[in-house]
Amino acid sequence: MNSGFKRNVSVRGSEEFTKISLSEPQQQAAGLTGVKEALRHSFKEMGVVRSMRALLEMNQEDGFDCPSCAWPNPENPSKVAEYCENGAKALADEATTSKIGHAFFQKYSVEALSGLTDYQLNQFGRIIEPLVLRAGSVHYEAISWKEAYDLIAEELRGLASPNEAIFYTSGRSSNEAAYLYGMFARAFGTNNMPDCSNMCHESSGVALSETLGIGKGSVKLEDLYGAEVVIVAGQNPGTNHPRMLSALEKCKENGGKVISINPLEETGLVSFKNPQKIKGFVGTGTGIADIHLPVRINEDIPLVKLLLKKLVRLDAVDKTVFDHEFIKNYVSGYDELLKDLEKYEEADLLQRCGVTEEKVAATVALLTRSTKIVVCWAMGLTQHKNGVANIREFVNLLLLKGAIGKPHAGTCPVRGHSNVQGDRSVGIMHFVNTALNERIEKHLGFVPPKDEGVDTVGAMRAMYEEKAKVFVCLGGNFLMAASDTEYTAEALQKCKLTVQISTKLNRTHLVTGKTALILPTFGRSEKDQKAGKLRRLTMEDSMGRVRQSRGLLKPISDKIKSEPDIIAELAHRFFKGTHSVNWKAMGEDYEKIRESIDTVIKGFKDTAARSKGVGYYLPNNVRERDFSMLPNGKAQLTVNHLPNHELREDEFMLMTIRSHDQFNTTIYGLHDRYRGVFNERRVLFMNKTDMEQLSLEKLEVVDICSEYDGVKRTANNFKIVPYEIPRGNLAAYFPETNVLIPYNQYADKSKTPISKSIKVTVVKRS
Ligand SMILES: Nc1nc2c(c(=O)[nH]1)N[C@H]1C(S)=C(S)[C@@H](COP(=O)(O)OP(=O)(O)OC[C@H]3O[C@@H](n4cnc5c(=O)[nH]c(N)nc54)[C@H](O)[C@@H]3O)O[C@H]1N2
Ligand SMILES: Nc1nc2c(c(=O)[nH]1)N[C@H]1C(S)=C(S)[C@@H](COP(=O)(O)OP(=O)(O)OC[C@H]3O[C@@H](n4cnc5c(=O)[nH]c(N)nc54)[C@H](O)[C@@H]3O)O[C@H]1N2
Ligand code: SF4
Ligand SMILES: [Mo]
Repeated sequence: MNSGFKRNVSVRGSEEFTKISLSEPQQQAAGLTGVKEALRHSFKEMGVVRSMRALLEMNQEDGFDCPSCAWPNPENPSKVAEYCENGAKALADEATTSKIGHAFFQKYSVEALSGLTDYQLNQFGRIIEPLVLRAGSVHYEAISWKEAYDLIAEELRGLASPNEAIFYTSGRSSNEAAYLYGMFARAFGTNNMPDCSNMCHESSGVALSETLGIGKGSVKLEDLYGAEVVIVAGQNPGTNHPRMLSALEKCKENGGKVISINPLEETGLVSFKNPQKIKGFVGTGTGIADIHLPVRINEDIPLVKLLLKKLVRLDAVDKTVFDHEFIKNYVSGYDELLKDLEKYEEADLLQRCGVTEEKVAATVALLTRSTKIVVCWAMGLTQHKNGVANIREFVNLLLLKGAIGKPHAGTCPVRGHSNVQGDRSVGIMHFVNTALNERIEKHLGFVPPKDEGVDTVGAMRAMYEEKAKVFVCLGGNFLMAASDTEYTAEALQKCKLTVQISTKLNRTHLVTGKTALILPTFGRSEKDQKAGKLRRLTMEDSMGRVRQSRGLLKPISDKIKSEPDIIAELAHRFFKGTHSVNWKAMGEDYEKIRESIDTVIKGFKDTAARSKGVGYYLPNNVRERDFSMLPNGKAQLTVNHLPNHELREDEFMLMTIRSHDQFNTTIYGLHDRYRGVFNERRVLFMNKTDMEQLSLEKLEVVDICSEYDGVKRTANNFKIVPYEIPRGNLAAYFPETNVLIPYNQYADKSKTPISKSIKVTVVKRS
């Protein structure tokens, strides 16, 4: 019955233009406009009283953790305004008073809703009750929690193998929820645990594990304050980690210098007015980047190699440029690296990276005399075919300078989602960790699966090839976040059941398996109470500190449940109360989850007590200069090859980036204030000379096309925006451009989709 039924849903939604206007890109980030923008969003979505109450508790010691990015809080938060414009927007978006339930879906079919834009879908507000889209139907309807759990349990039981189920996690979850979820997947029998990290910092994790023995960064917030040089490579902190600018400002006040490596001169790095300081409202602001290196897209390796070659030459003279004592004691691979560097001509490297000789010389001068160096990076380095190599090359620089494992120096992969790092720490991973498996067997009393599971691209493929039939998501918007949107849509539609544990409506709720469930859950800001007791959760920030969070707002509905509640109840019902783990008890009392985490997860200890207040740091071997887990017991210098693009004559290199008004696939608004674009997302940033060569006018309409393995993919309807970007390079926003990225184009080793270096052509629309 209904086996041939396929819903007529739109995968892309409306591709119509809105009403664009352009201005010059803004010179300064934050300041008074930032504050006004934040409050405008909050008041509109939440009302004045709810907004002020919530904003005052965000990132405070006994408040809740900002649901947006993973930037850490300072140890001594100011008592007011410990947030930024985009944190406030994230809060307003989550704590909105708009809501939808079964009546809304009775009125609007998934087919009708799918014709809207992602921006419009998000605006409907919070989902307030569990909903089911039954096979053969195009309308979600209400379902009881009990029936929803039973439906999932029954589908899971009916699978031929546990590997026919996939459990995806987005990084907004808590340690407690992620731990339960990961352990349930293992108890069920699969390591199919893709997570948003696979599309994000997986390249960092792989590169750092190989070279330094831990897949996380090594610096603490205070390290930035006292660094002599902070390199910010492939990251746009003004938009994506705004409070990082306060840390960079402090670094500069202490005499430090900031180097930005980015094809774009991003606003926050040009100048910043700290809204938390009086002078931020009225003064001229702090110029952040002392040197901006406008590298061509994915030419960071040639640039770093050039810097290294020049430093090697200087070091040959007096042996003080590199830290030879550190290299001798802690580092392996020095001779091989130096030998490899000899292969390259400086002139070639310079030409490839596209940076001027003067700027390279200024950078070398700064690096020569500095020993306390921090490298910060984000998606501009990770989302390339050679994403892992990019990061290893920057690690080479740090190791040669001895800028690892000492104060004010080290690695700083700036994490995206507020708890993406914690999710991984507590066991969300598709690969097998033997030591963890042993502890699970010992303490939880079951044998976890020993085969590697699927990551994000593996999940897309498994569903597409009908090897996986049930897809459960703890948050996120898989369809729009993953590459190759049309392929991913087909993959999802082949599933028997797709389940979304979510706060707000997105396209993954509309392009679904035969049966689909939405299980609505609390946002971070909402009060989680059980039997009159207020419950707290924990998160781990980008610098490895675990801290408690408790919501304070009245939940949007009394029919929604916390993430741990949902997972614990599902596990309890699936095992019919007969499993070695007492899932029900953990769902009821989060202290029991924390106790279990403390026993099973290495590094967590006395979490209940130590996560209070400013929280506690998880162990980090790099901080101790302990490389005993690596070959020869040493940190590894690596030989990395130059990227090989093989662009056709008519092809450009496209990077897909975030606007100032979005959080990943959640679109808050249609502006990108800092880049001077208003009321339109379908824009393509292009160099003026390239525009002239293609005879393209400002705001002319084009399609963007990619061709890999003979398959053409097109993103329709983009308006050309002339922009200061290297020639041959283009930029456009994600997720609209994900249709261009083939499912099988990803980074070596980390399998992160190549979201920042897509080969494309630009075709005028007739
Ligand atoms: N407000 C807001 N905050 C966010 C998010 C959000 O969407 N909105 N998302 C969160 C998440 S999950 C993440 S992962 C982070 C993402 O944070 P970012 O990585 O800062 O985000 P992107 O917009 O992808 O920006 C990538 C930057 O890298 C540059 N870049 C692109 N290609 C290259 C290259 O080849 N080399 C170099 N050197 N630079 C390059 C781009 O010009 C851009 O400035 O932010 C987190 N915080
Ligand atoms: N082309 C291109 N693609 C990219 C990227 C890129 O730079 N370019 N970036 C990649 C990166 S870095 C990432 S991290 C991924 C992001 O991938 P995801 O994490 O899958 O996507 P999000 O947009 O963050 O997920 C938003 C949805 O999460 C749900 N949600 C929000 N808060 C909560 C909560 O507290 N609990 C639960 N259960 N649900 C919640 C809401 O329903 C919301 O619609 O996208 C990747 N995709
Ligand atoms: S920097 Fe990130 S975590 Fe901090 S307030 Fe802003 S969005 Fe939230
Ligand atoms: Mo991310």
